[in-house]
Amino acid sequence: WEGREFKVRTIDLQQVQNQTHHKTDGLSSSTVVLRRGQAFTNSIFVLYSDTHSSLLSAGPVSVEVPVSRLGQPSLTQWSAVLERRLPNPTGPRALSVSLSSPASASIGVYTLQLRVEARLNVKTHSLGQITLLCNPWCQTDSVFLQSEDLRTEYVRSDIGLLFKGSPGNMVSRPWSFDQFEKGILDICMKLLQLSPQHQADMRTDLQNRSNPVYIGRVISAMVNSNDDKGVLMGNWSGDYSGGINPSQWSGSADILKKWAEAQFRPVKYGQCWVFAAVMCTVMRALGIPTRVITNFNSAHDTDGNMVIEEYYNEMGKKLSMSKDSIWNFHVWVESWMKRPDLGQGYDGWQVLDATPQEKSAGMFRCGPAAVKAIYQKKVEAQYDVPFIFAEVNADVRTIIIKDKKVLSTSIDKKRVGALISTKRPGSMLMQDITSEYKTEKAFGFPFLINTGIEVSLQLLKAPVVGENISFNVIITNNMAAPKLLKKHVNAQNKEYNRNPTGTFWEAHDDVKIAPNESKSPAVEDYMVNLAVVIEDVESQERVLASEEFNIRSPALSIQNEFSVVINTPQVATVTFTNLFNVAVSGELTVSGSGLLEEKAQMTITIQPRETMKRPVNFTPKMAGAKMLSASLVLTNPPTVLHGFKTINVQAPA
Ligand SMILES: *[C@@H]1O[C@H](CO)[C@@H](O)[C@H](O)[C@H]1NC(C)=O
Ligand SMILES: *[C@@H]1O[C@H](CO)[C@@H](O)[C@H](O)[C@H]1NC(C)=O
Ligand SMILES: *[C@@H]1O[C@H](CO)[C@@H](O)[C@H](O)[C@H]1NC(C)=O
Ligand SMILES: *[C@@H]1O[C@H](CO)[C@@H](O)[C@H](O)[C@H]1NC(C)=O
Ligand SMILES: CC(=O)N[C@H]1CO[C@H](CO)[C@@H](O)[C@@H]1O
Repeated sequence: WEGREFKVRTIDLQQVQNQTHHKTDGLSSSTVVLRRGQAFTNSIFVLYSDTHSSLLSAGPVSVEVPVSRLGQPSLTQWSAVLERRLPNPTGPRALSVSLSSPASASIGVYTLQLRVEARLNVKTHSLGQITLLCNPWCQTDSVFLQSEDLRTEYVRSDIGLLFKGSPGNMVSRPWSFDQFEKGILDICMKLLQLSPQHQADMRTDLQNRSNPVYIGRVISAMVNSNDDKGVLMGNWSGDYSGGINPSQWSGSADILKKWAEAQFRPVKYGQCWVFAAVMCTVMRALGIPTRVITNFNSAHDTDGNMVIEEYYNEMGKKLSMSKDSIWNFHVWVESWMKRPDLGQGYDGWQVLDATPQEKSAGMFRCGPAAVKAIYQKKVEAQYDVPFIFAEVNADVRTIIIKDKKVLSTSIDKKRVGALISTKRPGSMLMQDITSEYKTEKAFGFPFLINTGIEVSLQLLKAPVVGENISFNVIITNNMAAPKLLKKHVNAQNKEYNRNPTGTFWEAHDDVKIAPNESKSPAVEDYMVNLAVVIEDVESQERVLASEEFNIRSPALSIQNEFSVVINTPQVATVTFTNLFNVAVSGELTVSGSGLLEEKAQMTITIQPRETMKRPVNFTPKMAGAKMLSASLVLTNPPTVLHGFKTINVQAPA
C-alpha cells in the first residue's frame, strides 16, 4: 500500500436480512432498523484495498469503533470485526464488517461512517444511517422480557383493545397501534429529537437515552402538548370544533402523521385513552414492552389527602363542590424495564401516564412509577407514586348537605380502583390486574349507618343506546322496628372525567319496610346516571347509594371468511342494526394496518330497525394476527360506534 488510490464503491447494509434477525422487520424507516446488544453485518466493497486501519464511527453520541481483524463481536461495548475478505485478484475486494452495539447503547438514529487510514491518505465514507432500538430479546438489555409470547404481544403486536365505560358496563374498543405503518418509526424518533431535554442539552440527552426510565419520562411529556411541542392537545369540553372528537380516532398513525404534517403543531384532540394508546405505539416502536391499562373509578386527588369528597343534596343530586374528582375510568400505560435507580425489587411493569393531569417536576408528565412501589405505598420511590397510589386507592367521602348543613357522611373504601384491566396477551379478552396494584380491601358494606337502613343500586342489564335502562333499588331494614322511608332517585348526565351536569330524570316516593325486610320497589325502566337517597321519615337520617354507568353503543360487527392468506384478495362484511327510533346517518370507515392500504369510507343512512351490510375488499400485506376495525360516526344522535375483527393472516404454504 504505497500511495495507491482506493475507493469505496458499493455499500450494502444487507438491510432486509438483518432486520429479520433483529426482529425489526415490518418497521418502516428511511434507515436500517436494528436492536442494540446484537451484531449486524454490512458489506463494504473496496477497490485495491489493503488499509492499515479502518474506523467505523457512529453518531448520535459519537462513538469510534476500530475495525479489528480478529476476534468476536462484543456485546458489552461497540465493536467492529472484519468478518471475511473475498479473494478476487482482479476485481474489487469485498470486506464484510460485523458491527455490534452494547445492550446499553443509546437509542436513536446513527450515521455510520467508515474512515480508512493509509500512510498518506485518510478518507471518510458515509455508509448510511441506522436506527437503533431497545432489545427485549437481549438478556443484558434493561428491557429484557423472558417470554416470546409476551414480546410478541407487548412489542410486535399492533392490535389494541381499550377498556372504557364502567365496571358494571365495560366497553372494549379496538385501537390500531400502527407502529408498522409507513413513516411512523421515524416520527417516533422525531419525538425524542423535539423534546425539551434534547433541545436544551443534546449531548446529555443522547447519553441518557441509553436508559428506558429516562426515555419513558421524556415520551410521557411529549405525547401531550402541554409545555412542549408534543403530539396531542387534550380537550374535555364536549365541544371539539376545530379538531377531531377524541372518540373518533381509531389508531395512532392518523395522529402521529397529522402531527408531523403540521410541522409538529399539536393535534386536536385527545382524551386519556388517546394519550395512552399513542404512548403505547411510541414505546413499542422504540422496543420497550408496553401495555395499555384502564383503571375504573380513577381518583384525581388534587390536594394530596388521598380522600375524594363528593357532595349530594338531600334529593340525590350530585353537586359540583369539590376540585377532586373520580373519573369513571382512566387510561395509562405500563412499560417493562429494570429500575436500578430504586434498588432491588422494583424491576418489571412501570406506570407511565401521558394525559396532562398534574405536573411532575415542572412538566405535565407522570412516571415511570414501579407497580410494585404503588402496591407497597412506597411514596418516595421515583416518580409520582403518591399520585398514582391515590388514583387506585383513595377513599371516597360522600356528604349529603342541605342548606349548607351536613346531613350525613359516609366513607367508601372500595369504589376507587374497583377494577384495573388490560388486554390479555394473545387474545381479545380482558385481564384483571387489580391485585398487582393493591391487596383486596376487606371492608363491609359502605353505606351502613346507624338508622340500620342499607341501600344499593343494581343494574339489571348493561344499558344500551336506544334501550331503556333497568335497575333495582335494594333497601334493607336491619332494625327491629318497621320504617317509613322516602326514596329519591336522581339521574344526571356526565362526562367520564367530571362532575355531572343537570338532572334529566328524578323520582320521589314513599316506601314502607318491615323489620329484617329487604325490598326492591318496582323495577325502574329509564335512563342513566343514578343516585338514590333513602330518607328515614322519623329520624330524618339519609343514606345514599350511587351508581355511575355508561350506555353501551349498539354493536358494529365484522365477519369474514375463515382462512386469509397474504397477498390474496378477501371480502369482509360490516353489519350494523339501527336500534334507534329514528333513521340515522353518518360516515362508516373501515381500516386495518397490514390489511388495507387506504381506509374504506362510505356515507350511509339506515332506517329504524333496519340492518345494514356493507362488503369491504382488502388484500393482506403482512402475515400474523391483524385487526380489521370499523367506526361509524353518526351525526344524529351524535354517537361513535366501533367494531373489530381479528384476522390471522397466513403466510403462503
Ligand atoms: C442524564 O445524564 C446526566 C449526565 O450523565 C446525569 O447527571 C443525569 O442524572 C441523567 N438524567 C437522568 C434523568 O437520567
Ligand atoms: C376545546 O375546544 C373548544 C372548541 O375548539 C374550545 O372552545 C375550548 O376552549 C377547548 N378547551 C380547551 C380546554 O382547550
Ligand atoms: C321503555 O320504557 C317505557 C316506559 O316503561 C316503555 O313504554 C317503552 O316501550 C320502553 N322502551 C323499550 C325500547 O323497551
Ligand atoms: C332479624 O334477623 C336477625 C338475624 O337474622 C334475628 O336475630 C332477629 O330476631 C330478626 N328480627 C326480627 C324482628 O325478626
Ligand atoms: C447479526 C446478523 O444477523 N447478521 C446477519 C446480517 O445479514 C447477513 C446476510 O444475510 C448474515 O450473514 C448475517 O449473519
